[in-house]
Amino acid sequence: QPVTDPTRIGLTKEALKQAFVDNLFYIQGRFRDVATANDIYMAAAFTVRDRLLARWLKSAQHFKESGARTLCYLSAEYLLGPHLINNLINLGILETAREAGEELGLDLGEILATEEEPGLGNGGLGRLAACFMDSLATGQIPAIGYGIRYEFGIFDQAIENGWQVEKSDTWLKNGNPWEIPRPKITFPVRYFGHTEPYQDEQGRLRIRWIPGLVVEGVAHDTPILGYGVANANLLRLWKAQATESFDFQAFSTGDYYRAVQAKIEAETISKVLYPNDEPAVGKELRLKQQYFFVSCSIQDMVRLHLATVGPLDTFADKFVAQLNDTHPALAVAELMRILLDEHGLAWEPAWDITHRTFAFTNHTLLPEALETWPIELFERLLPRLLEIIYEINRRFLDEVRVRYLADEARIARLSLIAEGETRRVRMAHLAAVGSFAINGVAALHTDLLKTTVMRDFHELWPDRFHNVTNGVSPRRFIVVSNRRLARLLTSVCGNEDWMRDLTALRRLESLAEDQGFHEDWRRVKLAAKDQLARWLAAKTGVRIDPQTLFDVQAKRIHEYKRQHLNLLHIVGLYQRIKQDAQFRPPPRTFLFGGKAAPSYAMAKLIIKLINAVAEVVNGDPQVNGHIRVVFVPDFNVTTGQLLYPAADLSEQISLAGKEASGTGNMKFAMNGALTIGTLDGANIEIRDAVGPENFFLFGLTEAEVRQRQADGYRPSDIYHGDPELATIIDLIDSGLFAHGDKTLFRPLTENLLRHDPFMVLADFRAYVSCQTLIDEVFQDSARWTRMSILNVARIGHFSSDRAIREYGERIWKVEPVPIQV
Ligand code: 26Y
Repeated sequence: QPVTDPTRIGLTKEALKQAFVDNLFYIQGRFRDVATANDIYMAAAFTVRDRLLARWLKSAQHFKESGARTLCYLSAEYLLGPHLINNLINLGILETAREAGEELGLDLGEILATEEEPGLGNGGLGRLAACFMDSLATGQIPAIGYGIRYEFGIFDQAIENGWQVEKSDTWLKNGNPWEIPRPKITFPVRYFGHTEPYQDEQGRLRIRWIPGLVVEGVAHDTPILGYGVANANLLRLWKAQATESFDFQAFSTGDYYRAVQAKIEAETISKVLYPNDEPAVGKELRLKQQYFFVSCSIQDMVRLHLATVGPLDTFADKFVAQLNDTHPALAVAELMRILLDEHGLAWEPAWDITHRTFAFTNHTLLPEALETWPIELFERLLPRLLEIIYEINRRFLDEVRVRYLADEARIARLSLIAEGETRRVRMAHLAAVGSFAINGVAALHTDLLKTTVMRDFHELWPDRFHNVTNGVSPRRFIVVSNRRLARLLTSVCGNEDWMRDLTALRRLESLAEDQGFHEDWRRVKLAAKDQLARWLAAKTGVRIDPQTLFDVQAKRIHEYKRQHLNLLHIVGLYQRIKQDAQFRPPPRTFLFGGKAAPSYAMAKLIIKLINAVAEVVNGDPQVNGHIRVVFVPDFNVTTGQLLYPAADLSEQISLAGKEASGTGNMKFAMNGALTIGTLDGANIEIRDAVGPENFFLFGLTEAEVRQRQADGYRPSDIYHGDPELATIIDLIDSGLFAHGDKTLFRPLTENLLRHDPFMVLADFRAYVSCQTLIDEVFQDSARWTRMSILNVARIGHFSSDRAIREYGERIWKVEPVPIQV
């Protein structure tokens, strides 16, 4: 039995040392004195992976034998972040590993820093999927995460001359020790071609899809271990490869070039993650990607079911599948196709199974982000799926007609097909019709879903709607990111139970006034700021002072998130500090981080403006002792782990009604940052939880936003009525931040003055006033510290463990299945 070999599974220091030495020799093929940093990382990673495998296989075997109900999370993105540190913590061997390293003359910190994070996601939605995988395993829920093994994940961001430059992310170039390729778990995925009817052996009419292209998906499995439990779940990502038979066809006609060409075409499908979040762009390759991973995943689920449980009529009892936004919505039609065409079920039983299988999460209200696909493209690429979607729609609209008689306008609004110049398939409608539950990701978001984008569906099926407010993993965002805070929290709580029950941090409340504890608290924050400062100096040469207020906005760059509102405040401060020798607010360091979609010109211009303002402010000795501005390049999970712990102030300043939830807001608050925020997304619930007196609120409410828009919002009126604001905008237009070029930032300022779709100017005054209050409170360090402690004490609700528990109980109806070590 290999699972008893102590070198493979032992958790003692001696076992870890022996395993590392073995792995360096037998896997990396290196003697210690010639080993590269990567060799050492790989040997360490394999040492840890060995220890996951026994737990993982045991979990899989037990789930199989017990026929446990299993959650399948379908997501086009998983923004995992580094594995090694997380697995060391979840195994409970971080300190042992550090000591083992020391005795071998190795620095664990350096080994950890060698890992290239798998950045298989854009932002919030992808990171949410990763937090959910962590919490599913920790909550002992049998689960499989299905997705795409992108060869190139989200681009690496470099800043050149103040502009964002995209570099390809080559995360696989040194090998990926965490994944296990499964060359025998492959499924064919069809594209193009046509369909034709035929009679099966029983004389029933069936449909056959004769494809024009067949691509194969190969499973690549990564174990996801829970914290402090032996449960490990499966993350199964599909890689595209050409089918042998397809190559062979071309070879046999002697067309070698075409065969190679076909191989390239097939493998392109899992090559690269699309780097834009909203707006949705209708690229053929993206639709190919979506169908690719959905088809492999559903085929895999059906195979697993047939191999373990048996008859397909119990499929929805064995599996429940969560659609992470509409990206996997084709799963509804694909399961129907498999049940109808491959297993010969009749429509009604097939639909019954399908409809009991899926649940759908919506992550956005922005109309431009809602996915629709031109019928023409659909018909060409996925002819059989379009037929099935038409039939789903026909039956659905018949049901609607019975309910609402001749309400043709409503029928058109509900249809899965948008009529118009080009007819399009509405993916959100497909997901909604095919699901037994639909949820939003924060209370406000769910309310708005019901009254705006999904209003007609809500009227039709009110009971299908749920709210599950997002959460984030306390392992990733406290234990991994902020060791010092974790240690302090453990000492206060007396044990580490808070790591899986974050509401245990309530105990901190009793220390909110304790002077001695205040000192500990501030020491932890200062150390994190110092660590960020040292990293930044080494990485970019920029110096920042840990004694200043760290004001951080880190998230994707988007107009609705309003990084430019933050900038207007900074330019205003710059101006006042220069003009008024009496005006000396507490010194602040403004830190920004975030990637812009490569095609989003305005977002890229905002990055340029941040860097341009930074250059002027930081280069001006009259002000640079008071304020400093830094754009931290390449915001990702790894750099986030440095930023969240170091923040004093968290900027959550989206226009009310636009940010579905936000999750950065939770990560910052968990690390003791105070929030300046609008009543948007989960900010509202965070404020309720931590107490309004511990949250800096400003700005229009969602209702006020609607009212102002209805009344005819005119940003230029605000400009003309606020001389300070006018000066700021004029200063940006003056060329001061562009070496005299008056036109560079015009697209931005003109947009603000003429349209200002996200009401930056409307909220400017309230924002600045709120920042002034913050300056005041920050100077009262006892008050600030108290507020910071209370934020952490009361943030427990925003753990992804709670979110997963809610999904599990209210939607998935899954139960924990503990695994014994
Ligand atoms: C269709 C394609 C272009 C696309 C790709 C990625 C569209 C959207 C996305 C990603 C969206 C996203 O990250 N949404 C965020 O989801 C978070 C988790 O629920 C929310 O906290 C956040 O408010 C929302 O913007």
